[in-house]
Order: sequence, then C-alpha cells, then structure tokens
Amino acid sequence: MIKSSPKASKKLSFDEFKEEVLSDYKIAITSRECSSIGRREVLTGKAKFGIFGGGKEVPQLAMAKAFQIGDWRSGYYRDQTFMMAIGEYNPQHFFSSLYAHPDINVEPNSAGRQMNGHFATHSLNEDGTWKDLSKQYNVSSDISTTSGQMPRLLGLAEASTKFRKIDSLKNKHHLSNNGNEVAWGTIGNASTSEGNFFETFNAGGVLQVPMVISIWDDNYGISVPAKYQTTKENISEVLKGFQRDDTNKGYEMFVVEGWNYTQLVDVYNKAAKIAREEHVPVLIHVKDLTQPFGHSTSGSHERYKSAERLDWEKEFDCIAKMREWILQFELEDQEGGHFKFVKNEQELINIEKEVKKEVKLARRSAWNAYINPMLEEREELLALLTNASEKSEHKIFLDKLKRELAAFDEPLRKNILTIGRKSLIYLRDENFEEKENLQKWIQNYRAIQQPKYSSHLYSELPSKATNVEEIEPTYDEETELVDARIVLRDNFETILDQQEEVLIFGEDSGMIGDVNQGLEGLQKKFGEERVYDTGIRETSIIGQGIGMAMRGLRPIAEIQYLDYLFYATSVITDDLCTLHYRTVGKQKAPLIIRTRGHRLEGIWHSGSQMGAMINMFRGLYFLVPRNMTKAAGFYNTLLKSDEPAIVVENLNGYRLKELMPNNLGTFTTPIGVIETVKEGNDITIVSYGSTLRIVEEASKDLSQVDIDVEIIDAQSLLPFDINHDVLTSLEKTNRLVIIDEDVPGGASAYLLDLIVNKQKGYYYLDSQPTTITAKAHRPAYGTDGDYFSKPSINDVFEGVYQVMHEADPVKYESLY
Ligand SMILES: Cc1ncc(C[n+]2csc(CCOP(=O)(O)OP(=O)(O)O)c2C)c(N)n1
Ligand SMILES: [Mg+2]
Repeated sequence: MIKSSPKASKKLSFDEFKEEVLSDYKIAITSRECSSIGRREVLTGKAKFGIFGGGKEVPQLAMAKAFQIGDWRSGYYRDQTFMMAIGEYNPQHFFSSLYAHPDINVEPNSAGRQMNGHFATHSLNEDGTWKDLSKQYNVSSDISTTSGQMPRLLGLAEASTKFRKIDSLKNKHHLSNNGNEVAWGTIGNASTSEGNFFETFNAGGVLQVPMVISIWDDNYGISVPAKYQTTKENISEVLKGFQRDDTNKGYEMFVVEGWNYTQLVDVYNKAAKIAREEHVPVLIHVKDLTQPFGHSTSGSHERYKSAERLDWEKEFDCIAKMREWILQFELEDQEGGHFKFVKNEQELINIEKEVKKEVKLARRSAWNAYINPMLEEREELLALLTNASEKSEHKIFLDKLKRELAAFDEPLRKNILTIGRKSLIYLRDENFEEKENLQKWIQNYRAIQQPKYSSHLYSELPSKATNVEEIEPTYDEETELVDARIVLRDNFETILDQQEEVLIFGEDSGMIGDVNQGLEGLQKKFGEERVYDTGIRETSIIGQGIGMAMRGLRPIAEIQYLDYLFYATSVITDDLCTLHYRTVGKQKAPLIIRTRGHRLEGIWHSGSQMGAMINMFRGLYFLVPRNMTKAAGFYNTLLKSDEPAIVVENLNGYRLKELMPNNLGTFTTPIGVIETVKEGNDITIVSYGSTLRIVEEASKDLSQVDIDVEIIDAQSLLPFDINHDVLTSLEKTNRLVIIDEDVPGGASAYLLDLIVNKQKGYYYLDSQPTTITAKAHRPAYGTDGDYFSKPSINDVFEGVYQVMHEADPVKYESLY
C-alpha cells in the first residue's frame, strides 16, 4: 500500500525530501488515474455511478501529512487522495466500491452500501468492542448530504476537549491520548451555503474545539457558480468576523492556493499545530481548485463552464502544477552542489506509466473478485434449472429462462434470482426432487444474499439493547411519593456518579438543570464539562452527541421539546440512524437523545408527531415512557447497552407524584416490551405516553356502561412488542382500538399495521380494528384548542363505545 510519510515537520535531508515529494506525486497520479478509469467503468456500464476526487489531489496530500494517528476526519466524497495518502484506501478498494462489492472486508467503507467516495475506517472489533482508536487513523463514515458531515465534526472535536479536561477520563488510553486528537473536516465551497455549516462553524468558535475545517473551493456546486452560492463569492472573506484576535477567542484562518504544494504543506502543518496544542478551531480556505472530470458521472461540466474557465482549469490543475514544480525545482547549496527531484522528464513519465499499469491491474483484480462469485452462482442455478426442466412439462418455458440467464455477460444477483424465482411459477403444479432442489437453492440463496443489504440496522450482538433484562424498581417500606422529576433527577445523579463517560447537555440543561428541573443541581455536583448548557442549535447539539459517542463517550443530548427535534431531523435520520447500517457494524454512535412531548398545546408545541419520526428514525430506539420511573429505567437500559435512542418524557408528568425507588441507576425498563396496565375482557386498547392517562380515565366511565377494557402501554414504538404479546390480549377480547394524539395515519396506523398484519392479529378480530387520533392539523392553543384537536376523554369513550355498539347494538344502544 502506498502511504505518504508524515515527516514534513521534521528537518529532512534532500534525499528524504525528494523521496517524499515523488511518493506524494505518485499518490496524486494514482488517485487521478483511478478517477479516470473509474469514469470509464461507469460509462461502459460496469458501475452505476461515480463521483471522484479529481482536481483536489494536492491539498489532500498536505492534509494527510498533518493528520496524525488518533486523529479523526469528517469529510465528503472528494477525499480519495487523502484516504490513499494515509494508507487507508488503495486502487483495489476504489474499484471494489465503484462496483458496490457487498463484503466489508473487500470494500471496507460500507460493503457497497454507499456510493463510491464515501469513506470510513473501522472503529469496532468483531465482538463490538472498541479498537484502540488512539493508535489508528479514524475516518468517520461519510454521508451524501452536502454539509451533513459538519454537525458530527463538532462532536468528534469536542471529545478531545473532554478527554483533556475530565480527570476521570484520563485513563481511557484506547480512546484518546490526553485529547491531543484533531478532528479534520472537509467540505465543498458550495456546501458552505448550508445551515449545517454556519451553525456548526459558530458552535465550533464558541466551544473552542480542536478542529481544522478545509474548504475545497472549485468555485462551483455542480453547475452553480460562487456568485449564486456565497456572499462576495468568497467564503473566507465572509467568515472573517469569526477570526480570533488579541482579545477574543475564535478561529485561526488560512487562505491558500490549492495547486501550490509547498504552501499547502506549510499551512497544514501550522494549522495542525495550532489546533492540537492550543485546542483552537482552524479554517483553511483552499482556493483555485478544479474538477477535471466534472461533478460526477451524471453529466459533463462542458455544459456549464465557459471555454475560458475550462482553459484555466487545465492550466491550474493541481497535479499539472505539481508536475511543473517538480520538473523546475533546482537547488544549489553553498558547496556548489545541485539538487533536483528528477534528472529529466522521462523519470516522471516512467512513474506515470508504472501507475497506469498498477491501476489497470487493480481494476481487473477488483472486477474479478466482484464478478466471479456471481458467474459461479449463475452456473449453479443453470444446472438446477436444466435438471428441473428435463422433468417438467413446461420445459419449453424453463429453457427460455435458462437462455435468458445464460445470455448475461455479467450476471448480477438480481438477474440470477429473478430467473430463479420466475421458474417456480412454471413449476408450481409439479412435484419432483429436481424441483425441490431448485426451491431449496433459491431459498438458501436469498437467505445468504439478503443480509448483505439489510443487516446491522441495529446491533446484532448479544449486548444489544433489546437483550437487556428487566430489573424492576424496588422500594423501601417507608418510601414516599415525590414529584416525578425528582425520580428522574436522582437517577441521573446516580448515572453520572457511576459512569464517567456520561455527559448531559442541551439548551438550559446546565445551570438551571433543565426547564423541568430533571437535572437540578447536577452541574454544581459534576462540573461544567459533564452537565452543561448549549446554544440554541438543535442540529449541532445532536452532532455533538454523535461525534462524542463515536469516540467512546456516552452523551445524553437534550432537545428541549419534541417539536424541535425537527430542526435536527436530517442529522438524526441521515447520519445517526444510518451509521451502524452503512458501516455494516464497524462504527457506532450510542447517543441518547432526551426530549419531552405529549399533550402539549399549540401548533409548534404539540409534542405528538410520532408517526413522522418513527418512520424516519429506523435505526434507533424510539421510547415513549408513560412516567418518569419508566423513563429513568429506559436511560438505565440504554446505558447498559450501546445503541442510539430517543426517549420522549411526558411534559405534563414531571410534577405528578411517583414513588422513589431505592435501586436508582440499576432498575431497567425493557425495550420492545409492552405492559398491560389494566386487565379487561371486552376490548383491547393500545396507547402510550400521556394519552394513556386519558384512556385510564375513560376506562372508568366505560366500566359504568359494562365495557371492561384491557389497556396496554406500548412503551416502545421502535421496536414495538417484539414478543407479540398484544396477541394474547386479542385472543381474549377479539377487539382492538389504538389511541394516540398523533395525526390520523401516524403512529396509530403504524401500530395497527404491526398488530393486524405482522403479528397476524386479524386472525383474532371480531370487530373492525379502530384508531382514535388527533385531528389532521397541528393542535390549536389553549384548553379548547386542545379539546377540539386531540382525543379527549369523551372521544375515547365514544370511540370505544362505538366498536361495542357495532358488535352488540342491543346491549350498547347508539349514543346519538
Ligand atoms: C442536502 C443536499 N442537497 C443537495 C445535494 C446534491 N448535491 C450533491 S453535491 C452538490 C454540490 C456540492 O458542491 P460543493 O460543496 O462545492 O462540492 P464539490 O462537489 O464542488 O466538491 C449538490 C448540490 C445533496 N447531496 N445534499
Ligand atoms: Mg465546489
């Protein structure tokens, strides 16, 4: 594997310098050759899509030199040269990812789950334990959304400040070397137009974390030039107000020409030193970059760049400039000795030829590794089809399928399986051993192939959160009723006492101990590094959490109210929810998001949009405890495992009375398990959160008219009822009503689908299953606004009564 040596800060002999320069040049042209051949692979149909690092090679060499073992990168799809220069990526990896090779050991970034150009290193061992992150290069897994890498970058950098400042973390040598690690961000010029960029940038300046942000500026975002992207067409000019000075903290800033190798090496060295030693954020605006292959394989840049611009891009191509510099370089020392990198141009041409050969070989080898198994699998299926067709009355159709399959030059698994599955349609009314063999092969094939695309959405290890056993809260004989927020607060206190990796932060979470006092006094006890306030910036609060969780800390990020989670939706759904899946379990971010919702009033304070969230947040646990003891139990469960989750506390539950358990920090609420809170025989009601209290109230009225309801608390929406316990209730009552305060078709429809279709509850039902929900609009403000927007006790009563009326109109006469 080629690797650039991070020697630039040392004094080098000329021979060492020369070796380094030529090695760097070789990495740059290897990367460029990969892009060039990669583009051809897409245009000839071997790969579907390609996005490459052409035009940005040279600054990435400089960044790689300054990037040290233990450091972290959070970047985007242009960084293939950087990845090659740190030795984590080679041409064979490049082509394997272009073909989407579905094996993480062959395509180490995402096993082909992501488009090419989305990089990652492995943080986890097979058994889910952390690798020694302080002894490896760390690349947090890229995502495609422009600027989506920024919020996470903040947390990756913030972790260094925690490891440096919190004494109890100082012995976590496998996670950090005293917080010396720098987090390196890369972003395209146009992507700095995004809110994620500005929000993160401001937060980085406030937090003073060791991060170095490089802006790769090629003047365009696909076809749209800087004049439509950036005020003054110059991002570093615009950001000048963030620059530190003698009196104010802020950013150190550099502007550098992207084709100027020596200047780049110098700037990157300085930037790394400042960030690492002073724990200060740094911006490097790398200007004058180009894009010789256009944005991606989806179109050509000749469509939107002027002839002058295209000429300029040729002249200022960073590799061309580096080549010129190498050829022109000449040094004379005091003794009259002459020093050059190469004797003549031929020497460079020889290196270039060698690189072309190496890349060609890598391409072939990656292609063979990708296609050969499929060629073999095609042969297996053809043999089975031949055997079956010989016995079948439908030979003529099966032979046609065989010919279709044989005709693929390069059969993919889709082609193989499509033919196999179609063949069973022709064979459906026949029975012989050869058909059974075919059936078994297809089933086995599907069982082997499907996980390659669907595994690792959640942990697949024994330690996964749904395996944490329930431990019930226990109580002293003389225990007292307290405000429920005290149960939560004292449980957090125990957690912070026992687990030094836990940090809690958010808007108003620090000094006042959150707006509902669930963290009261905890900053005083545990200090500002562990319980703290943040600015009003939900996206980057979650980013802080993701980044720190990826580095082995256990952050609890607070979002003040559920409705404001929408501000952070993209970072949660795009980054947090997909991280474990998109790295096939090689990276994790066990972030706990704490928020509060349910039964709020007002258009922007409804606290109830569960359906929207559970559908976007697959990949984390979505928990809706009905009281604070249950909520505390969920936090304890989550901290005994290592997966991301959202816990929605009941906003109107903090001042209700609950008993104080005596096993704080220990008792757990199981995830994915329902609880029957009232037994009954006539009808099953499934609900959750504070709506449950309304259901409980209504059930008293229902019992007055001889309707005996069974009430089930869902507790956990993602996942819901993994043991299918609702069925036991339906077996008894044969009727189902689902009640929540989300919109029609929201979480109630999700629960209905799982119970009726997935659990096959329809089998037990004697009445139409029903949902009682809020109105389709956001809830209006005030008592009447709430009454006419969300399900009331009357609505619950009448909805349940109506089901019973339809079942027995004589006993339950119509109300209206
Ligand atoms: C949120 C989001 N919006 C739009 C896109 C589509 N898109 C992908 S790359 C790109 C241009 C990015 O330009 P720039 O940041 O300058 O990076 P470059 O590709 O020039 O290196 C756009 C619009 C996206 N991936 N994500
Ligand atoms: Mg750009």
